Amino acid sequence: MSDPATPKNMRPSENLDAIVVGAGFAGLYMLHRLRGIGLKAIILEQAAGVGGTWYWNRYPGARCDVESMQYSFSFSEELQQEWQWRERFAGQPEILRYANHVADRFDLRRDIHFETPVRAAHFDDATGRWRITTAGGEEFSARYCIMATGCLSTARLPDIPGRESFAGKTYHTGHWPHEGVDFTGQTVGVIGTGSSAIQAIPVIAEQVRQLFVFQRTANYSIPARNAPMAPDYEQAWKSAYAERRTKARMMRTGILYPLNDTSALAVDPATREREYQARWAAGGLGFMAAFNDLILDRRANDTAAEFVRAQIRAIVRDPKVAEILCPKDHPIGTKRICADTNYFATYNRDNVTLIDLHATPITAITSHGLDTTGARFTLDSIVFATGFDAMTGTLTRIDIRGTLGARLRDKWEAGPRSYLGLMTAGFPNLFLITGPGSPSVLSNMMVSIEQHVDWIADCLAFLQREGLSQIEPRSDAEEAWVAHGNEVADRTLYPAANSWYMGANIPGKPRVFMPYIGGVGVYREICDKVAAGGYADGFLLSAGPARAAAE
Ligand code: FAD
Ligand code: N01
Repeated sequence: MSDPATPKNMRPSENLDAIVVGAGFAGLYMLHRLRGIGLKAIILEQAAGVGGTWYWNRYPGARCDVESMQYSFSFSEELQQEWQWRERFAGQPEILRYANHVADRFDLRRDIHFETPVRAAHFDDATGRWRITTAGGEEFSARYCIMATGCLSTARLPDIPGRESFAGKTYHTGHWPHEGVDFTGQTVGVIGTGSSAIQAIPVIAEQVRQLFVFQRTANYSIPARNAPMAPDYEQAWKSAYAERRTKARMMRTGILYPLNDTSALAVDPATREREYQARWAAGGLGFMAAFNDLILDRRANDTAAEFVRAQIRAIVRDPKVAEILCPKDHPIGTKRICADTNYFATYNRDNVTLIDLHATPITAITSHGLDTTGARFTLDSIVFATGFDAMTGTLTRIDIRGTLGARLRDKWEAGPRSYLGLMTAGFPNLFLITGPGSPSVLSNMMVSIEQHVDWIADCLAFLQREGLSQIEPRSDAEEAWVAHGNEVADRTLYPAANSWYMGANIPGKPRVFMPYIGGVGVYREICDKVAAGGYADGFLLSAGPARAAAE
């Protein structure tokens, strides 16, 4: 394809069809697929390496919560057969090695520009191309812009007064130093008890002199039961990979685990207890598949929540501490459930103290540590395990402008609006991988990433075949999709929690349930149907201004 308008600062060699932003798993696979359909594409990535989440989140204890045999790519049979995971749930270093292996194996690095943060992406109405500007002032132009920028890629520091005044060291789990941190002999404070903290706390506790955990909201966590990969388990997966992956793609969460298609309220308490015990013993996210209505019916949910609270009370020796650790203010599963190794037992250690911020809120960070209404804590280091501006934060930090200069951040001011979570009206040829409005963060992200990348690649191949070059959702289709997403979410217990799914962790962020809860399998069928119908259902297709002018 020729480039009708070459921006001044554009690299002369870059005559591009597509620009992908982000070199996490989504960006890597997208580049591979774009090459496969004959498009010239590059990735712009702000980090110095590939891996996205697994490049940034190097905190102690970081590992996946979906089993590695499933939290991995399925697009290459050779890759999935040859790669050997060492643990049931791989740790961050192993997952990062895997991302690097994928980049090398498919020769992706030559088209990745590292240390290249994207600041702006503007659609040029006259040429039908996207102009991408980087922090270094470079400009690139391409017909298609694909945001593989991640849903959990903008770390968030809370606005606690005095944060800058702390004289010790501060860390965010999502920006962990590459060289690691030695906490030996230190008094450390961890703020937050989400998934990151729940993984990090047991490991940090083993190193420090004294650990203070500052908890605002107690969280549900299921033991991961992580272990070295059992060779027969690995073999069972590898000998049936194709069939198992196909099944997983049609599951509600994209994860293959035994689903018990019974209501928790339809069985007697002893049967219920046995089911929960078995799943607690098996470990991992399959706990929430114990019954089919845990996320739909509050009374059913209460039975699972109470079971987990009973486990916490059994593990934690001090009943007062156990009670503070028992989540009571949101239904189980309405925040991404955590998978841990020794989390609750860590509070039995002499060097670990839990601070209940509901009883004694933080008032300030000071030069020496942290003050609550109850006490003054002198700390050497503070670990912020305070999460992310999820799903929209990374996108709205980029100055994205569509037709007639309309800004994405204005359009999404009251909450994200998309069609199928893949595109947004008024922004032609802009694709979002695992964007808001798709199952995304509610799923095994590898399954959702592969589904979106394949859908986008197939769509671009279709446009090429048909002599078209522009695609954009119709506003009415987008309206209907947003309404459908809200309606499905309202049938569940999810909106009951102050979760980052709802934007509730960011002051001022609109309270909207962002991912699509209809289920990975159902969603895939909807997307496939739209593709099979030539994208006529909900999309506007055209030859685009540049193509029209050239012809
Ligand atoms: P990311 O991996 O976030 O990659 C996005 C990339 O875009 C990053 O490299 C970032 O630097 C880059 N980028 C962003 N903005 C710009 C910009 N303006 N300019 C240039 N580059 C930019 N999901 C699961 O399904 N299972 C799990 O077990 C699991 N564990 C997780 C553990 C942690 C600690 C976290 C934080 C998330 C976890 N997730 C998990 C979700 C995880 O984010 C996804 O599984 C997956 O790694 C996302 O891949 P991605 O490529 O879409 O995004
Ligand atoms: O972030 P979070 P995360 N004062 O937002 C607290 C994925 N992930 O990085 O709940 C005091 O969940 C906040 O308290 P509250 C996974 O999808 C997966 O842990 O707002 N506390 C909360 O406790 C996950 O859901 C894995 O009251 C403050 C914590 O900080 C997502 O990433 C591992 C505060 C933030 O929890 C995000 O997880 C890690 C304040 N001012 C991450 N502000 C796996 O296991 C915030 N908090 C695969």
